[in-house]
Amino acid sequence: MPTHSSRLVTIERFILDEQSSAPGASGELTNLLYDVALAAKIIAREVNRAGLVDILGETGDINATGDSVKKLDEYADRAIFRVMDHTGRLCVMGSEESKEIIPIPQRFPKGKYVLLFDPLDGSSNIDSNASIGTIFSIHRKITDGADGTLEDCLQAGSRQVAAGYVLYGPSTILVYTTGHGVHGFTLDPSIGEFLLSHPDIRSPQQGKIYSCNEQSSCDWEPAFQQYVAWLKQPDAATHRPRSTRYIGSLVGDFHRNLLYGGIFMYPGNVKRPEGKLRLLYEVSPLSMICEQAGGRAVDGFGNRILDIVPTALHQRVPLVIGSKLDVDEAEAFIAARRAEQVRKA
Ligand code: AHM
Ligand code: MG
Repeated sequence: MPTHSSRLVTIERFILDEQSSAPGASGELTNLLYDVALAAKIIAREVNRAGLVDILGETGDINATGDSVKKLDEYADRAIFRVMDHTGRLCVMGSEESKEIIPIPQRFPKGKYVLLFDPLDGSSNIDSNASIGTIFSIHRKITDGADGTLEDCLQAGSRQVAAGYVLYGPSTILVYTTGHGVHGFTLDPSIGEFLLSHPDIRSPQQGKIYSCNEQSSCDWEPAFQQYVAWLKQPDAATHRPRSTRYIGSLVGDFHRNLLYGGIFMYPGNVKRPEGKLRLLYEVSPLSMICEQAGGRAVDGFGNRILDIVPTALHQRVPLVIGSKLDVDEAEAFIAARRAEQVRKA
């Protein structure tokens, strides 16, 4: 029998095989995931060209200025819309780039799925050639009528039927889950196919990495400050000190920690208690991936991310995500310090 490493499996073949093991599946989700893979290829091609455009003297859509970053965001947003709007698989979309929900144009048929996405996360990294990513989340329509509504978009993460991301790094990697494990595919640009490279990803239960933007730590609540200070103190029994790794590009930071083990934190601070990251477009889909790989994702206040019911499209939420034992440890440490502060007050 060939092993996974010797067998060439395209994403199409893999998704189809997954579908055939799901009784009663209509194939619509399968096709929707193909569409995501197509959009990923279109965006990857443009991301890979981004640094060359100025050298080659092209004008228009992309250049190497701050403006270009915005334009590549817009390009990715538009590419996803153009791949998705006419297929009859979706009833509504939502994008981090759009203030309101994105209806399916009236002339096209409507489907039973909702697609939420961050078209190009971490785009401030484009000019430095660091990794950036696309994040997506798929829900089933829950309201009556053909058109999707805001209510269809505002569902708890636990109701996602699929979620994933595309990381545009040295290679382009697509990672997704439909609730049956997490699988990763690497794009071979010479044949234009995503090939199975990371079957059934399991995140280590404990890691040596912590990731957060410590620049804002002076504005964090004291319990978080103390936790990060504690991570730096040597103690072999608790695997300290830990190493810090932070790109500032969520997909890249998340993907590294998923494979190597570790914890990523974006807590709230005095200026922005809800943190920076968006529940629907960034946090919920990554939390589904994380849990499916054996990790945990919480808000640092005793709530599992996937249980939070959103009340607004662009709602932000504090995030603590990563290896199970690391997140357990962080929660326990922070809760104990908070309790201590209450006692002292
Ligand atoms: P964006 O959606 O505007 O790209 O912002 C999200 C990004 C994430 O990729 C990353 O984790 C975070 O912002 C970094 O923020 P900071 O610069 O505050 O560390
Ligand atoms: Mg984003």
